[in-house]
Amino acid sequence: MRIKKFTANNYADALAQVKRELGDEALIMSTRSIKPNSPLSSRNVASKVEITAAVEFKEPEPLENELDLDEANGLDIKSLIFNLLSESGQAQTLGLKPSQFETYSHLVENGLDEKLASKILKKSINGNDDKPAKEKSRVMNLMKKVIPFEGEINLESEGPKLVAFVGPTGVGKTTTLAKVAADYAFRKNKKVALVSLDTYRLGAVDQLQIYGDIMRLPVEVAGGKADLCEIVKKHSDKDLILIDTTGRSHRDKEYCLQLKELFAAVGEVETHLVLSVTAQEKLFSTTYQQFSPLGVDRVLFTKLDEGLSFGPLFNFSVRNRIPLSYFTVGQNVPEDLEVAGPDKVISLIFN
Ligand SMILES: Nc1nc2c(ncn2[C@@H]2O[C@H](COP(=O)(O)OP(=O)(O)OP(=O)(O)O)[C@@H](O)[C@H]2O)c(=O)[nH]1
Ligand SMILES: [Mg+2]
Repeated sequence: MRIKKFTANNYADALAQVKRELGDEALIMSTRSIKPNSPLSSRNVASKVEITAAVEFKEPEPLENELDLDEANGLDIKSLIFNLLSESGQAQTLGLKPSQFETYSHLVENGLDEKLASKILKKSINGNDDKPAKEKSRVMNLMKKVIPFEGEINLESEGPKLVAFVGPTGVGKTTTLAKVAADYAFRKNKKVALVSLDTYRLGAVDQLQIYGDIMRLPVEVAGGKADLCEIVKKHSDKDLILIDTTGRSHRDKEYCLQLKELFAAVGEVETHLVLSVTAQEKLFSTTYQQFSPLGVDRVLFTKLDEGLSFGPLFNFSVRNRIPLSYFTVGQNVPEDLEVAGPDKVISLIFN
């Protein structure tokens, strides 16, 4: 058996090298991203990828960074290595069929977590149907099944439903709130009130007030617990009370505790964490940590129209098991709003 490492700028190029040198029969044993190792190196230095691939061979060839293994006692070394490596559970170890690797590299290049992608692909090997043509659709179906989603805001329970939008600055909380308000007030004929807790940033209340004026919906401003309780009481005839909050840095821990106290004063508040797909993936988890004491009920992704890769969206909702609620796909109020669902996520990742 011949085992060789291939390094390239992306998985597609590395895979092309594997195919060129080892042929279609090559077995992909592991993949990994190689980050530029010097801490002094520029941030702009792109990371490389490395694929370790193996193929049975007849005549050993002396090549650099190549490892030759003898055939041992009739054992099928290929499957032995395959099994040992997949059992090791290491992030880079795939144990995939060569025919699956294109889908794997597509997923990883679209920002899907490498471990998650290989887990899904491995699971799809266990399916009963081994026809390569069906592999991709099996992967899509598996992915769809693990995406948590709850659809639009549910107004089935008694009394006004309170829904708050929380998240980092500038992600689109206020704009999204206006889109949702319009949907419920005009398309669903529900009674809607808007509340701003946003007394922190100059002009923030005005922004909500303008939307309220255009839609002829009441807009209230709450500075504290007493105000909020009073407002909820005043609008007890409403079906939906949408609460806009101040965007704050993920470092501001005090802020979440203040919100928690405010929400506790008025009972059940369904919290939608608003994240922009244009942000770095790392910010998703730090923001989630910041707001998790509040009890995050849903995640809502904005700015899909500006997004370049959608794997991080999948990683976040699947890993944290937070159901998706809405996607926003542009700046236009009210039209650029969609109910988030698995089909849309799959089409974002695969198209
Ligand atoms: N391209 C695009 N822009 C959006 C989308 N949603 C909101 N925006 C824009 O993002 C900017 C910020 O939107 P806001 O709604 O004010 O964001 P916010 O989260 O309320 O901001 P703060 O209250 O300052 O924290 C505005 O210019 C919006 O038009 C979207 O889906 N796509
Ligand atoms: Mg705002």
